[in-house]
Amino acid sequence: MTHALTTGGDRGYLRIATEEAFATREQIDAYLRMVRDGSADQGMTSLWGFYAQSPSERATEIIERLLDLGDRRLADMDATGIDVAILSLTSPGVQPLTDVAEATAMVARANTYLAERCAAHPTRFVGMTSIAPQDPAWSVAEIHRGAALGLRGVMVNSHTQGHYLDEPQFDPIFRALADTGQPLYIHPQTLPDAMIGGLIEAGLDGAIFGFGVETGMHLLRLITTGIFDRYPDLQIAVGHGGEAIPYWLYRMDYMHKAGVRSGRYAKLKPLKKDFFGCLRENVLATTSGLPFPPAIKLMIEVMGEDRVMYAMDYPYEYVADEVRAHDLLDIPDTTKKKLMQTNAERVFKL
Ligand code: 1DF
Ligand code: MN
Repeated sequence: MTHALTTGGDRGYLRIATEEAFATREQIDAYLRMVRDGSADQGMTSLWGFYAQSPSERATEIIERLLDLGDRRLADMDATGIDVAILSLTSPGVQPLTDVAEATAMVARANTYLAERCAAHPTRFVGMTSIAPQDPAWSVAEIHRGAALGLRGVMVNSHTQGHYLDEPQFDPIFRALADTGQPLYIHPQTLPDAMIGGLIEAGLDGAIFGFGVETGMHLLRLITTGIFDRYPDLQIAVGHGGEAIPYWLYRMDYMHKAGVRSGRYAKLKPLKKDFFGCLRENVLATTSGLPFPPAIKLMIEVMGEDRVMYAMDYPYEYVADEVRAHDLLDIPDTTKKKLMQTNAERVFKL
């Protein structure tokens, strides 16, 4: 151990963790019902069939921690020097629920509960609004209600039953983000059956790899279909090192331009803002699950020091030495303060 972890800014910055999960009991019960009655798809069965039923220490500890928005979580934050947690309903939220009325009622209750817990601990907890993209018009109203309750930012767990946010029925959600001046956070979820082939059999469908591939694709779909040309001020955050996109940005930008020039896809139109411009003006990346200095430094170099934010990914990763790895990054102090504190303050208007 190199140094003690305490809250309060003893290292020159507060630590604001931006991708921190909670769950409600009824949400986990709904997942379990879907796993048991066979209506869950392969990815849900693999992920929530595990967390909601496994007697392993990993699963049982994570469920207990997810369900706590009080003393236990605060003690865990204190023990790892986390000043502020930006909380969101764990993945996949209510997005796999096929009964739209059940989904909207459940996520509304979760948002109300989250807002209450944030009000009870206003210096420690900040919450994001979760939505049910199955019902875009309802989600628009919920984005406004969440903002009025003091929630900051909107969480979407990637695809909704195989549908992606670039599809036209979801446009009102982007209008509501623009009207309320909030960022969108696209968090991974399990892959739709159409995409999961080859992954489960090798244990690669979850956070290890599948999550990143699918969520990275989601952001890329939004870029290639021109979301940032339509909403030039929109800010979209993704976790896990920007789901690897900063790493292969050159290739994506090169091949996108080559594809557009040659007219290969009728749908692919030239963008006002190329991939580099999007990543440097509209995309935010967090370090959830990636307390890995080469990756963090690459993100900062590619996207700029104003666009990378710390995240722990509690409770899926709750490792004190990962916090220390951030503290010990060999980057300028001013850059580190942006990473750990002030970028999140700006993005979430804290
Ligand atoms: C896992 C990881 C699950 C993350 C998550 O939500 C999640 C996991 C259900 O390890 O199974 O949010 N994560 O973001 O890396
Ligand atoms: Mn996460």
